[in-house]
Amino acid sequence: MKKVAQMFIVVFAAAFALMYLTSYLNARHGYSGADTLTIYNWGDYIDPDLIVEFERETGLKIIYQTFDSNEAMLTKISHGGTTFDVVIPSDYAISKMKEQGLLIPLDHSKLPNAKYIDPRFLDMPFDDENEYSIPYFWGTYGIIYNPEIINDIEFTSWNDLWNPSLRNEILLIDSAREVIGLGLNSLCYSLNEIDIGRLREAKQKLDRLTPNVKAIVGDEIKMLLANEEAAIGVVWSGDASEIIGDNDKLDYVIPEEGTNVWLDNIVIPKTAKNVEGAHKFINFMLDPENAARNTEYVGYSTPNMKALEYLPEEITEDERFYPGVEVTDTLEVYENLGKRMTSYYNELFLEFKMHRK
Ligand code: SPD
Repeated sequence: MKKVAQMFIVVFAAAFALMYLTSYLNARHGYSGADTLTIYNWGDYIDPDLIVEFERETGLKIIYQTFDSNEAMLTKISHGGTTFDVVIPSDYAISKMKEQGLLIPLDHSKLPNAKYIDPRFLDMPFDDENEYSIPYFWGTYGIIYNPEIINDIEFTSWNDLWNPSLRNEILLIDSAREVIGLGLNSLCYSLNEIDIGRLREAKQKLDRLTPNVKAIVGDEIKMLLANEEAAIGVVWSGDASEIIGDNDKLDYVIPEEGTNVWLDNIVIPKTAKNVEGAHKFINFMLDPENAARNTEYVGYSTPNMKALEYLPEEITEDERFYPGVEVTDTLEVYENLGKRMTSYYNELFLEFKMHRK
């Protein structure tokens, strides 16, 4: 009898462990099904209340995972073994995903709220006719600075970052395309440069920026700048807007040589298990009131024209974060530079990081 009881305990414990392991792996790898929806998004990039509301409205359970760069997201998805239902990559990453056959076309009949998207953000070269993607947030990349710490320096150019008085005052985002891009832009080269000589020149120039660089960081850049742990950050405009919301002594500028105008978009990857739920989620996020709430929470700029009506004018009329078409038309969108060039950008960025050590 004792033996039977022992066996029963062993079998029960094994079944429990298996159940726990399965649910852990499911959450980790994004396995989903008809009653769940697995979302893979940038960190700090959604109002959590909207997730709760969507779950309540649809009865679906959301499994939510985050990434901190397009490269990390692409590596994870292209290696397989994930079944994310919804992903939010940027422009050039969408072109790569299309190329690798990682996306399924959207069913626009299930996305009536897509009509609210500003046409300026539709039919972009990375996804003509929006066959696979719908805009989520957009913005620029520029310099946020605290005039009280860096008295007298007026930021207008990328080259102002090299001012010797800014020793150990700059925070950079840990992202290859952005950092190499600022080196290229400071030399008035294209952000989509593929000339090796020019790219090396940009990297050498970035090496000379090293004494001024305090750290290369992720989402914590917002907290560090708002708390005045550094005077300057080279950041996405949405982060700048959030930081300035916390500390209005800071200011944000788009450097005169130009910069990147980017667009993050919602897509459905090929391995999705709940395509119906994914469409419901996309349409829910496109609802103007939901998009406005998300915009207020996240701090980035919405491409949803109708949502703008629900937002305070102090947000929508701030040209630092909602520059007009006359400005955005002069800025560059990242192009998919192909596998070899992408690796080269990553290599240069790694060399730059090593140079700092
Ligand atoms: N914390 C959210 C960050 C989202 C940034 N997306 C911008 C990508 C530009 N290539």
